[in-house]
Amino acid sequence: MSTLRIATRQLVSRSLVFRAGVRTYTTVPPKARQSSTAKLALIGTGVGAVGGSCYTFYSNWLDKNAHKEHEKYAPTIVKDFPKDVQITKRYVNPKDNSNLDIVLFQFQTCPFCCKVRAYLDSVGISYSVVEVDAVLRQDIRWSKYKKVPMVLVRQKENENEGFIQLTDSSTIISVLASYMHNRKQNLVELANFYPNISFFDDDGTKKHDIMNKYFLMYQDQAPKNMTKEDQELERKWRNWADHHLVHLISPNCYRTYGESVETFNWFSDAGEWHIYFPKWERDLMVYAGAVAMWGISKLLIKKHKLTEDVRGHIYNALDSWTDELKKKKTTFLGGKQPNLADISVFGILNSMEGCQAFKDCLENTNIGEWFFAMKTLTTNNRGELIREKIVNHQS
Ligand SMILES: N[C@@H](CCC(=O)N[C@@H](CS)C(=O)NCC(=O)O)C(=O)O
Repeated sequence: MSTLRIATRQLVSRSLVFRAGVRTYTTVPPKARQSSTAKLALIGTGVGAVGGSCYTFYSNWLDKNAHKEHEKYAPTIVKDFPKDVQITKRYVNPKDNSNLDIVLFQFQTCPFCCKVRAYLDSVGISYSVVEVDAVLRQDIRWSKYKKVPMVLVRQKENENEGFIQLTDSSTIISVLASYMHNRKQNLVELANFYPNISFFDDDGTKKHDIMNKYFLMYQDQAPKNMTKEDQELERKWRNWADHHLVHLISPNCYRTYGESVETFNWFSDAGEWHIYFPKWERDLMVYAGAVAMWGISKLLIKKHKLTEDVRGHIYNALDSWTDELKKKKTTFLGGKQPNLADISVFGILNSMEGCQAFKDCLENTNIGEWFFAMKTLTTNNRGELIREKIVNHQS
């Protein structure tokens, strides 16, 4: 999705430049235009050079601790809910006993966002949704972290203390699941067990991650029916979902131009783009997005060291997962109820449910039985959908 956003943003900015170009051409006579173009080029180069140097200086100044290894900082507290952020819908579950106020910033069909929703829905927690515009992203402009999913959460009894900003799908799930295990805990204290860290990898590149993100903070009170081995297995498959399965989604959903268009049409339906965008913008997103992602998926094949047989890779991955389920001899990896690995794998696959790739997976693997059991469970436990604001752009 990130690559798509960049590609779409370039496309949109190109279309703005084109429009600006048209306006200039129609109002300035040709001669004046030639000399003003040269002047503009000179000014542009000067401004670019000065701007570039300032930017480099500013970034170095901001990143003055970059030489330090293993920086570590706690999740951010957001005192007041950011202004002008539009909540588009809420899922309200009368049986929710979490005592939490949760706002999820998301793209509807992003696999990481689908994971977080799969968790919230399966546990039956109420939450509000901010559907972030993947191109302009105004609704997360207030945040330093620029990706989705992102959650603002507070305990209802501590509402004056502000919201904790949780980032990264697996961290969000681990913090919330640790809290749900024992709701007497203070959420800020819990979140502090998952600090953001930065470090340098072997190539000297600065990397960011979140500590403990696959660990639940049971504080010596692990669930009675969960052995240490069960916990390890859950961590192993959550890790696999984030580091292997998720990388197979784009290469499969955008495998050919036709499949890419089909995928974007499905995004449009699932993301209810007809509510948020006029037809010309939807068409632009579908066809431009399809071309861009078709190309990008070829790069992702190289990046993740896959072969052209991307279907083969995803079938193998799903076979490994169903083999593990077979060993357990239970409906879910977690037993009669899903654990967090079930939820992660389901969320990721759910993000491609409308694609040809998923139909092929249903035909060529045994994933269907487990997938539809997960789907029934999450749908039944989810709160009632309440729309907050519908601006209908149908045209
Ligand atoms: N590790 C993160 C990955 C999140 C992520 O990459 N989200 C994509 C959307 S699918 C995004 O927001 N990309 C925007 C960007 O990279 O600027 C997670 O698990 O939440």
